[in-house]
Amino acid sequence: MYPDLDVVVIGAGFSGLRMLYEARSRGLTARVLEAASDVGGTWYFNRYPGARTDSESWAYCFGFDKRLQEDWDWPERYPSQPQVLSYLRHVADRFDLRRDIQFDTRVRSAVFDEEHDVWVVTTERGERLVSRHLVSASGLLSVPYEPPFPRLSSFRGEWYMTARWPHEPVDFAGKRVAVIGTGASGVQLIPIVAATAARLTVFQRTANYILPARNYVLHDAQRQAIKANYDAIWEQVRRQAMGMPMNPANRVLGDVSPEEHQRILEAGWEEGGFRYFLETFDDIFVNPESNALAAEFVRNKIRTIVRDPATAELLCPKPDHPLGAKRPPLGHFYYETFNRDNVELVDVSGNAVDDITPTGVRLADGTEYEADVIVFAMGFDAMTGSLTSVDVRGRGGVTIAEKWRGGPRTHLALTVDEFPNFFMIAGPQIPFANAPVMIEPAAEWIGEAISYTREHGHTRIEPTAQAVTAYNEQCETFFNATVFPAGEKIRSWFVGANIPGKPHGVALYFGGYPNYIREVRQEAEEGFTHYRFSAVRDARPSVGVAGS
Ligand code: N01
Repeated sequence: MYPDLDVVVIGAGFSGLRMLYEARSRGLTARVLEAASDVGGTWYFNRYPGARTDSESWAYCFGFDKRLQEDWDWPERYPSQPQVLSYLRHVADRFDLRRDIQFDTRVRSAVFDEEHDVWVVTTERGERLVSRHLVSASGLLSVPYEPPFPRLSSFRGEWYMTARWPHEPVDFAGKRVAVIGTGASGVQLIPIVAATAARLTVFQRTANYILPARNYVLHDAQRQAIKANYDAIWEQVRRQAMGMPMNPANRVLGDVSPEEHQRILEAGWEEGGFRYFLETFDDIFVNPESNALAAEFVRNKIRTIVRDPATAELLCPKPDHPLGAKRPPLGHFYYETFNRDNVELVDVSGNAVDDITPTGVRLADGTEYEADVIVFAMGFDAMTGSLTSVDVRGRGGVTIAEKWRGGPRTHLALTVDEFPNFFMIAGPQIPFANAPVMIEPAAEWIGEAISYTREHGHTRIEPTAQAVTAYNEQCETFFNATVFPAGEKIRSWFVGANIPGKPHGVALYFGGYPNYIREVRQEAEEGFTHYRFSAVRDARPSVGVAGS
């Protein structure tokens, strides 16, 4: 069996588009399989009202092509979902990527054939593709957590999931709306729904720290300055721990007086977004004292903003919840929304949502809340779900779900032992960082690894088990040096704890983006020393059925 293609890529979001560009520029034949009817990935599906990035637009984009940077204008500090989707469509068209993307095609299985060193990929449409390499670009937060309520189908009203929002507009005007979930998605949606709904009931299980986004429209001079400074912006991003266009604070809590603490936190709060914790004190995630101070500052802000003291206390995260232990969402007048007469907050931390009835939401104690519309903003089977939900089999028929039954284990978030010729972009154990800037070096590294394999006459590349173990240990060490382990008890997706029954394991690299990039570059530049290579006899090149 000979391969038809050099590379099959699953997914046409940021990762898949960038990987296709990389493959083409290396002369590889590639085909992208995409379940949706257009490019966009996350930004195709998560089209709920209020959806926008939490990263600043000037770094939430690709950096590989100067002309692309020059001809794209970002209208706001945080681009909205339609704006990001337009950008990705523009990228697809500008680089003529669509001719190698097959839409409306969901992958059913991908099985490694050990005799021929190829991946046999089957789709739900019944096609079969044979490829030397397989790249998963299927997203880190792409498989939604389905509402687990047995009687949901009995509900007589409308219901929606934020992560599978319909293309048609949803009208909340004059309706009683229930929202379950107050993570980043719910937090963005809630103020928009509140503006028109007759009544909005928000069901909150865990209060999180919602930082003010402070979005603004970019005026002409700002947009021109961004374009003129892309090199400097990218330089800054490469040095920043989370791949953000920000500078380190260059101070820790102990460097300044208690009076200064409040002034610095106030300035960070006013700047808005992740600048609150990235530009105030550099030890917020590693020093419990620094973290507690920044956390209490947010609680006090909530108490100042929310007029009803009981509601304010419910919105305050508990003292055993460090800031950042669950990914902090950015709010657009989120806390202010609870001052509206038509909005009610229901605490379900000790009185769970038990089921959905024909007329609304029922809690464990039997209380019922009537609703015309229910929105589920309940999160994702993060980091691993997009792979474990597909039948992906490596050597010896081992599935990726079996491989990760104790939690995800990877080498550099790019490869997995026992899964030869298999690569991931934005896979588990990627740095906790701004997604597009992680995607670029991953796509480049994968391109280099494939080229290296071919140029040395090999047909197989696979990381050693020792390298995977070492990287996993590193991920655990970094994680344990932070305040994030406390998130396990409060169901953080950082460790897989948000999905009942899911194996827990450190799903992100907390060693900082610059360290990660250093490791990735070193691996490539030293000739992939943590990898084993081999070749099948009579290995012909792919025949290239792709459009390119
Ligand atoms: O999901 P989440 P998300 N009963 O897991 C609640 C990225 N993102 O889609 O906290 C009641 O954060 C759950 O409660 P609890 C971003 O990285 C980015 O909002 O488990 N409630 C929680 O409140 C983000 O972190 C952007 O107690 C239940 C909510 O559902 C990640 O995606 C925008 C429940 C889930 O929150 C995920 O965000 C959106 C139950 N049975 C998302 N089960 C931007 O960049 C779950 N919940 C802007």
